[in-house]
Amino acid sequence: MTSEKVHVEVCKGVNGLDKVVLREIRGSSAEVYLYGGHVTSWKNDHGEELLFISSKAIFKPPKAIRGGIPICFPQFSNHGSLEPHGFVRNRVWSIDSEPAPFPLNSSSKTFIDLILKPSEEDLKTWPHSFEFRLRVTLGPGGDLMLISRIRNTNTDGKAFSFTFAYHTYFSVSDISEVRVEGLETLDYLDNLQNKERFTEQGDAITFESEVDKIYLSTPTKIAILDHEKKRTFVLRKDGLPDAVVWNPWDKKAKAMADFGDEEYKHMLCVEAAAVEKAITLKPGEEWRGRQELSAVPSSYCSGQLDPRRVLQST
Ligand code: TA6
Repeated sequence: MTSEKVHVEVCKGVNGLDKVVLREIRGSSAEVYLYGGHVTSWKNDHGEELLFISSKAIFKPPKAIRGGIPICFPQFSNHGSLEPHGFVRNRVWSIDSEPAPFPLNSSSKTFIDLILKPSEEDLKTWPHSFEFRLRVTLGPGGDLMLISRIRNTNTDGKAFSFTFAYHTYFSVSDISEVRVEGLETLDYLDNLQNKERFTEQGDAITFESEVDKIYLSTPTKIAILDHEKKRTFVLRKDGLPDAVVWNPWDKKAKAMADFGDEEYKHMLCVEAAAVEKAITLKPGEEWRGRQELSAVPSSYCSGQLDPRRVLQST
């Protein structure tokens, strides 16, 4: 394999849609579709897929791809008058040939910069000019990092406000065996009860029915433990105070055309988000939202991965 091939390759994906494949020398990889600026695959150095993609996912505009990491902007879910989750997840992004200099130097060579600006049509539904720069980086150890930089480029002096989420679909062995650590005792808005506010109990979160909760002001680190696979996902985030946890369970699964009836058993969405307090940018201002995912192969019982220690470690 040539060194160039190792790192970044632009090629055709499903239905001839353009995608970028990122590869790391030790074998991990990731795939990003220009359609939606959408990460659709993240594999560890054993070639195991870490993200869930529905077998019924539709890779055809204007439908958003079901699975991977859809980006919700400028509106999370139905928190506003736009279409659910905003519109950038069903727009075609471009490769950013002149990426703005990056504040922090990343050791990894394996990254791609994408950019999206609103079309004339978009400006009719959301009358704001912006530049959305997305950098997707695959770290030497296989960690996957997404950094969004959104700049207000309005020339009419107007500020704009938005909500945001990295709507990540994690692949899990069996949802009833999964625990989420780091959200205990936090307040959340329950989307299944008119966004009413509740306080979570003190133990790890487990799953036995549909869940659709927005946890408020969470720690910057959350752990998702998959006992059967002896794997823990650690989600680190900056600039994204909230976290959404979603599993449609059986009924909603059957109601979604682009989702298999039994697939709810093998996925969990844990989404780094900014929902409770909208972010406001004046012209010229820029916001940054970072999410870093790592998959730690370990067994909970071996004590190697005491989630409390993981969440306390840097
Ligand atoms: O993030 C959770 C959520 O907002 C749920 O309410 C559910 O609608 C899910 O997103 C999927 O939304 P989508 O528009 O992709 O079908």
